[in-house]
Amino acid sequence: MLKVTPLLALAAVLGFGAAAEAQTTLKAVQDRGSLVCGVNQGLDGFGNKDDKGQWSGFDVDFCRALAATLFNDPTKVQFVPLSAEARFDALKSKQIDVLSRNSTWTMGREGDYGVAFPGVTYYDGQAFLVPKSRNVQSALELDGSKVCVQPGTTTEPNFTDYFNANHMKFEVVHEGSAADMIAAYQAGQCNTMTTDASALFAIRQQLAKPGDSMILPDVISKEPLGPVVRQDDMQWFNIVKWVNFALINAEELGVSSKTIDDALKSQKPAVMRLLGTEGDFGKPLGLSQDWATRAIRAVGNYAEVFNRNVGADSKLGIPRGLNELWDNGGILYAPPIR
Ligand SMILES: N[C@@H](CCC(=O)N[C@@H](CS)C(=O)NCC(=O)O)C(=O)O
Repeated sequence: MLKVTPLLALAAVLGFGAAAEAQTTLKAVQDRGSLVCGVNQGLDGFGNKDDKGQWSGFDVDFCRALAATLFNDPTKVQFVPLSAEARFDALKSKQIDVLSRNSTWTMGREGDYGVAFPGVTYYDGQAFLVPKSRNVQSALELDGSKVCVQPGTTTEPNFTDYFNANHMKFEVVHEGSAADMIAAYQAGQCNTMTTDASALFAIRQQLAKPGDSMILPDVISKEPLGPVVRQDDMQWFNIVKWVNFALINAEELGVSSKTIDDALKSQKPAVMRLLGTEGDFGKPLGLSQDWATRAIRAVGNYAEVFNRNVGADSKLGIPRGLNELWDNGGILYAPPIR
């Protein structure tokens, strides 16, 4: 029988205590002085680096919002570009603090990789891009297609399920990046491309002749995209979760990067709680009282982030659709700060 002496027990408790302290993601990030964020290796609108080394995109701005919350400085973030296949291992092995790379929340991922999705930043769905010359109007006419797809994604099992369920034959053409998929499609190695509809908007724009291809209207899956963290740190999970909710609540309350100075004088209780002029909701999470104010000032509210990167004010021009607020015809619904 195993004997646990009081001294050993004490050492174990102290040891575990010290280990738990050292493992706090917030502390590690604060000690380092910057956030390490895993992002896309190259997808317009979501995560992309330009010739000058400047990162931009919807997921990139989420990293900046987090950095602003933590450091009051959205530039205190290092971006790590990751392929679909590499992303969850990078998170598990602590190469990154958080993954913000058009990743679909599924039960299997939380089970298999020991990761957790603190929320949804973008409600998406899978679609198909085809040359107009194929003369198809619906995904049900895609029998016999050569389909370009990226491994390590939800995309491949979704589309094979769909083709099998509808008794359609297909050939899979694997490509390791969006750039490779575009090259293969333009070289005629595949005559169908499939991924999240948002990514197809971005990819279509990068084709030499965007007008020669179309996105079919069928949406064959649910792709709730959001940031991802490890399962071992509830505090960090909650920080990431509430930064997302803060940007959504800010839009709902009419607080934006342009109106924030006026909003700080507001007497509306919900605005005051969001901005920390009343109450201190950041404290239990290890954050400052103005944690949300910092994020909103740095990147704007949800609408500003969406419109700038993928929506009306961007090259992609994706309609808000499901990503409208719940009181405006969409399904974006953030729990209240109170
Ligand atoms: N949301 C899906 C798909 C994510 C994904 O990797 N999409 C591709 C679409 S082309 C992408 O972002 N590729 C960019 C790259 O890695 O070069 C998932 O989480 O599995």
